[in-house]
Amino acid sequence: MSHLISVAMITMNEERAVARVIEDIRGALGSRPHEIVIVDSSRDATPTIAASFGARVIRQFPPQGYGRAMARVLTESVGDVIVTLDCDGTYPAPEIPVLAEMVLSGQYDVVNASRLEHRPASMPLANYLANWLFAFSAWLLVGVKSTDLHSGMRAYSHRVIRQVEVDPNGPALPVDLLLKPALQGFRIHEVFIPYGERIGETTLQRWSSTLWTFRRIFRLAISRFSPLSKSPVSAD
Ligand SMILES: Nc1nc2c(ncn2[C@@H]2O[C@H](COP(=O)(O)OP(=O)(O)O)[C@@H](O)[C@H]2O)c(=O)[nH]1
Ligand SMILES: [Mg+2]
Repeated sequence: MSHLISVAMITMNEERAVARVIEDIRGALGSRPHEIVIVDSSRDATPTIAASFGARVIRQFPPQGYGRAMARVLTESVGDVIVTLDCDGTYPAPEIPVLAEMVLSGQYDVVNASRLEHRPASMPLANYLANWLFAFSAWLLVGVKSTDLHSGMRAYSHRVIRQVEVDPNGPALPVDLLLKPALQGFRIHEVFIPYGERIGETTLQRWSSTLWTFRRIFRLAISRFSPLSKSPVSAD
């Protein structure tokens, strides 16, 4: 039986990138059964372009933030595996079937595509150092080894999305989406990918994202020691 792959993206004003990103996804997946699901909060032509290229577009307007958009697109996706990426040309579409297969084969429940084997030329030094500090803190406090808590490119099994509850309010949701499945005993794996130059402007708000990253890590660190929590596992 052929599995369905959902490619899930959230978009805010990505009209310069969206057509190319969707074409790259289709090129990478070829004849494999797939759906492209987008939660869109744009003021520009992004949703019209995305729909004309065959994506299923769900409007979330006015924008409710990265977390709420990402939580919505994950629950709307019906595939056996759900692969996320930003709609800005930074993540390598050819990796989508590779990541998806690692989950579909039953080997892993979440595959995290880390951008941080080396510092990508497209990532400012401050962001690179912050990402290492986040990763170190998560290892120290939560017991999960990862090099990139903020990657937007991941493959999740449908089961993980159904069973893991995350807090969609506030930035830095990718932190919960990686650490929570690990704490619940799901099998996490990490691979390195190249990270390209963005088309258009970033929406990242550095300070609130940093604050929320630590907030999420500390919350999980505390929950580890509550009597009901399970023992943590490491990404390998
Ligand atoms: N629907 C929706 N998408 C968003 C929102 N904020 C950011 N995005 C999208 O989320 C993805 C990641 O944001 P991006 O600006 O690339 O952040 P960066 O990768 O950290 O620089 C992009 O595809 C954005 O268009 C939002 O509030 N709503
Ligand atoms: Mg991006």
